[in-house]
Amino acid sequence: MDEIEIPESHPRYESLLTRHRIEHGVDLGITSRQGLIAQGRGEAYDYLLGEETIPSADDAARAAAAHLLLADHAVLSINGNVAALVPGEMVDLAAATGADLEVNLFNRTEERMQAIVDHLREHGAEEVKGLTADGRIPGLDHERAKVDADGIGDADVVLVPLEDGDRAEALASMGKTELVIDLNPLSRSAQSATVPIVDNTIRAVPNVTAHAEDLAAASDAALREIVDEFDADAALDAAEDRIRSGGE
Ligand code: PTJ
Repeated sequence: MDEIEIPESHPRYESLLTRHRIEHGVDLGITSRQGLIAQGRGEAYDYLLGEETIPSADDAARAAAAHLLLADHAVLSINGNVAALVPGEMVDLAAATGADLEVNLFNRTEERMQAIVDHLREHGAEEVKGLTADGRIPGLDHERAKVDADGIGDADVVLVPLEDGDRAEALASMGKTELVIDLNPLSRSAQSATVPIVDNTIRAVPNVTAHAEDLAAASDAALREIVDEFDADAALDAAEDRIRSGGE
């Protein structure tokens, strides 16, 4: 039961669906209670952004798709909020880009790791990494540092939707190309990203997939041009301007 019984035309449809999925995630033991607080914070920014994908976030989604397609080894990182909000959509993005899926938690427990792996499999995932935990992100305490050596440990490009700032910074300082989805353009995650997508994860993930499908036949040179043209600081400034001006 990850859907709700209200028509898609309802003006609050997306917001209600998001809340419902997060609540359901807590009930299933997938999302942490802190995840509810994180969601509330995100919603406030989304409200100020006009609850829509702004043009700079769409450009960022296209640049993220190009990075994923160019990567030697791309990994999509999944936490308790992402698993609740967009499980099938993350599976679709992995399929469109050839990326791996890895569960990577801020508040790691073996029960929640397994519940999320099972949830992703129910949504069509085949291989899900994260349980081996034989690699470490330098600079973080033990539990928060755990990754799979042949997953995030080995990746050159990592997509981290809705990440805690410490871990986003630590991943970026490992020299990885970091693609971040975060509704707060001032967060350390967004600030440390190679590509910050300032948008709601529920809109951004299918949008990156749509761009990846659109770019599937593009040459490496064309993909590189998209990557090179993207300006992270300009994208962050555009999002902050939208929040401060309310779109005026
Ligand atoms: O499942 P775990 O244990 O890995 O924990 C996940 C959370 C999200 C609880 C953990 O990483 C955390 O505490 O994160 P923070 O520090 O609260 O940061 C979350 C960031 O995501 C904030 O900047 C929010 O504005 C943003 N955010 C919240 N909901 C969304 C979002 N960004 C995009 N889409 C959302 N739906």
